[in-house]
Amino acid sequence: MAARKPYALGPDGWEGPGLPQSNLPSFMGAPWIPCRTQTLRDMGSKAAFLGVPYDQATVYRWGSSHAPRALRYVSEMFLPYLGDFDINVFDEFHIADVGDVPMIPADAARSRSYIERYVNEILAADAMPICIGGDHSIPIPIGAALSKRVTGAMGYIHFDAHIDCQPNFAGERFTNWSHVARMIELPNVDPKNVAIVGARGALNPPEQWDFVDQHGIRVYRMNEIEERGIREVVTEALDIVTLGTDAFYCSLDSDVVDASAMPGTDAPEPGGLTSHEILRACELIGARKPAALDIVELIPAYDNPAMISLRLAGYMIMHLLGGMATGGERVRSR
Ligand SMILES: [Mn+2]
Repeated sequence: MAARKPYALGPDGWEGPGLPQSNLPSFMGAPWIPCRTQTLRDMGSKAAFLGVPYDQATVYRWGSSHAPRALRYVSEMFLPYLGDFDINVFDEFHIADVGDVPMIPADAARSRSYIERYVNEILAADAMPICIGGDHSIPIPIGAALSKRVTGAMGYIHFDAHIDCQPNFAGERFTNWSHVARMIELPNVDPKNVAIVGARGALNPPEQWDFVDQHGIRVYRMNEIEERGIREVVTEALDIVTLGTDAFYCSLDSDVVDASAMPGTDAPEPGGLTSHEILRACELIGARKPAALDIVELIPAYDNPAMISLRLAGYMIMHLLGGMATGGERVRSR
């Protein structure tokens, strides 16, 4: 099994990690390494946890810049053995924690350029970046990084209560409401390879639905998911983003989950996916092998004291990795 917690070495010579809550946290206790292509290659890493603490582009509540650190704290106690799939995710992926992208307050363009550069380092190592926001503007530089590395067409799947198709906000093009509009401007993203899953609620204005209609983007609203079931809808949405594409990018807005299981988010929305449904969705996504992944809009300050939102976000990553390693089928016994 790959080493965890390469610190905590005391004079008594015992090299065990101690309690989960002891010492410096990293994602699942993975080794911290620099965000460099060669270092990731040397480690054989196939997935890298990257904090993207950027929350300067939100149209509502700030605080998601605290999520990477909080998710490290919560995930520290997760065992690398994922019993639902009978795999050890460290053995499968050699997960690294590559730290956080440095953010420059009040300099959005420079911050975005750093996000793109850091993500590119991971992609160049043929590893999947697991980007933890941050607000929902971060797919703009992440998508740009992936777009440049993909030789052919690229798909985009976006789980969210909100369709985020606002072309601009009072002229500003890089808000957390605008990433879908920016994504389809990339030269290798055709709107017919874009799918949005989980739309609902009172924060999707008519002009954004006009945008969806105009560009032919497929949106799966919650009522359709209720009628058809999560497996069928997510499978079809994944068909859309993989049809004729060389790679796809998956962006998970935490608010796609019902507010009861995901209070720690920018805009909690009732009427959403259950925790079980999002985990099943993540397994199906993983089975199709996304080239890049993000989870955004987690705000620890609004989570409940048991940190259920952050815990679910950690499990979403685990189940996605489980789907990736096994093709999406959980074990039934053992
Ligand atoms: Mn949202």
